[in-house]
Amino acid sequence: MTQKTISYLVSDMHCSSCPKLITMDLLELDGVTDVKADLDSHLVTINYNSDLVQTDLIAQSIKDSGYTPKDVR
Ligand SMILES: [Cu+2]
Repeated sequence: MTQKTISYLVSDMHCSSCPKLITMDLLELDGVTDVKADLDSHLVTINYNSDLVQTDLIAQSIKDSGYTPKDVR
């Protein structure tokens, strides 16, 4: 099991429901173990098991929730 962390900048989170929705949807993905979505910084940080899920699926989940994830380096 390989635990990894990735962060996305999600500028279009605009109210307190947005981080909740993104978090709920991400946690439904197999392999996503923890999500921190912060409205003020617009950062969404995801802990995941890279044996079970890849970042393209994680980014797609945020898009499917209706938002735009940008890579943070
Ligand atoms: Cu909102």
